[in-house]
Amino acid sequence: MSQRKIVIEPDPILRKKSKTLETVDDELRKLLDDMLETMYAAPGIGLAAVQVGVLKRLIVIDISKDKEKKNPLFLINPEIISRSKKTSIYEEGCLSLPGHYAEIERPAECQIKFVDYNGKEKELKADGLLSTCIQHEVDHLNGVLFIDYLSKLKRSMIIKKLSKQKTNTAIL
Ligand code: GNR
Ligand code: NI
Repeated sequence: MSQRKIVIEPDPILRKKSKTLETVDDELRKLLDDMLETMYAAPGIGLAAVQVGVLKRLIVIDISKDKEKKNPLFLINPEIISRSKKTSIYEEGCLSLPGHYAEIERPAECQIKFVDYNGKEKELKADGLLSTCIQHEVDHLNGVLFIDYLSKLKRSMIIKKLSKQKTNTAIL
């Protein structure tokens, strides 16, 4: 397994729509393993393939608190098939928006259909943090970031800060 570099906003790739996968093979599993290692190292609770520069509809998630008992979830071609009317608010962060956090309101529960690590079709009903995390990651696959739910002003301030940091690290 190897760690990959995480793409930071602003980067046009984060705005692109990821492509549906046709097959699950060892090469794809290698990518999923790398994504998981990258996510654990960050550390984060979720990661979409586009965040390591790959435009494929792939997500890894692990919301377990205990670092000893890992509980990785691999989602290939995830599709949200239902969302609750009830909403919940979580303080969200994103590995592609380091240092920025905001409270985001989303449907409290969602149900997804996906293909698992072994290429098998599955369904999952999620609530709480898992539901929020799944929705955050599926947004990534569609080129959407959590800052898109904020006001134009807040969003542009965050993007401005991040682009200045990029210029600085490019010079230093
Ligand atoms: O690590 C992460 N934490 C988090 C917290 C609240 C809601 C969503 C997330 S996902 C984020 C990692 C990330 O950027 N995934 O795309
Ligand atoms: Ni994110």
